[in-house]
Amino acid sequence: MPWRVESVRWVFNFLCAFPYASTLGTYTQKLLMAVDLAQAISKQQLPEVPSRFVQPLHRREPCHGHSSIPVIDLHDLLHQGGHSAHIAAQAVTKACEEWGFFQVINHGISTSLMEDVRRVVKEFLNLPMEEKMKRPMKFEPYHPTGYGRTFDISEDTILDWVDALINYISPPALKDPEYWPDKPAAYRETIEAYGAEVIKLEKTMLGILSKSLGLDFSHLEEAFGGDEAQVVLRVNHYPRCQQPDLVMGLSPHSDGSAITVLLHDEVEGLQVKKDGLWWTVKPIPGALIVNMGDMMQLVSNGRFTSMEHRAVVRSDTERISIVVFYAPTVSAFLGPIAPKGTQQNTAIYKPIKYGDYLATYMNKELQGKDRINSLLI
Ligand SMILES: O=C(O)CCC(=O)C(=O)O
Repeated sequence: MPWRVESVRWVFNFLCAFPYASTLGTYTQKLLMAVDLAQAISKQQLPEVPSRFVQPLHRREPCHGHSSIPVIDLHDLLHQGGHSAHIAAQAVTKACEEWGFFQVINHGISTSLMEDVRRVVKEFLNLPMEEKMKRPMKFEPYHPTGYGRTFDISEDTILDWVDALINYISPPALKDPEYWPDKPAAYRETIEAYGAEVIKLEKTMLGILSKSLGLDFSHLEEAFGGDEAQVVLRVNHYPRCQQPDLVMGLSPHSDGSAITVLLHDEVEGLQVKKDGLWWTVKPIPGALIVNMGDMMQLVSNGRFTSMEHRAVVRSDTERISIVVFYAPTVSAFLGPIAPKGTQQNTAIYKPIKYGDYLATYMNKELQGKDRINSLLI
């Protein structure tokens, strides 16, 4: 590491440590992290990105162009019922089979709420680093929470160019309110309100997909633990990067969740891998991006696909994505589910307790679809 960076790090850590050394008892972690975050590095405007962020060539697969992931209008499904609702439900099912990724419009979440969410998140990210670091990422095997970095497994880990803010929305036992920012003042209330709306949408999607699998509407919701399902907000902050082609915003992965809803800021950066090629998703203003997580691929015995995706970064602008993962409770024991009245005799995946899946997921570098593939029989 060049001496200039090292001395900036030392001075920064020294100055930052005192004001909040006593908060939350995670002093050591803050010392390690403050200037290592992507935002802090981005601000230094170094001529070259630090080597820990540089991806080897084989992990920088080129992108092919723009993709046309399906766009589904949910208006009739949410408000109309009848034949047109059925058509929309079929479109959701087909998108989950073919892509595992789609955008939804008329999804029932108001534009003003989405704008409020973007605003409070941006206000948080614009706070001085010492304010944000009052809640440094707390690492527990299943439940990282707070602000900082995830998937920083060892000194050899190649880091992604992203800072994260993670807050548990549900169940109450996992919320850890002291890790929710109290600045800006509207953060908690806004995220709670948005979280409640996204949960409704995610449950609707689960209901549709349950029916498509020949199950009762509430089957998957219950299988994932009902009110004990884990709903987690993850803010991804991808600051501007002077050498965007050398780094990855978020390495290729499929989500460990059941279903994920992403609120974007209209900046391109999300890419999906279809038939071996990377494609950039063009975010539609007002739309939300929905994708299947590994648990849907598992319970549907591979019928729904948790598509591999990644995030790239840019030199001209930062990017922010606000993601809500809906995941099973850790005690849920999950495997391919046979449709009602039938027997599954061709399961291609082994069943697993979700807590065990998550423990492996959170404690390894992101690497494509290796987690779900490890359950293949
Ligand atoms: O920021 C994005 O577009 C992708 C986010 C993502 O894949 C994740 O948070 O798991």
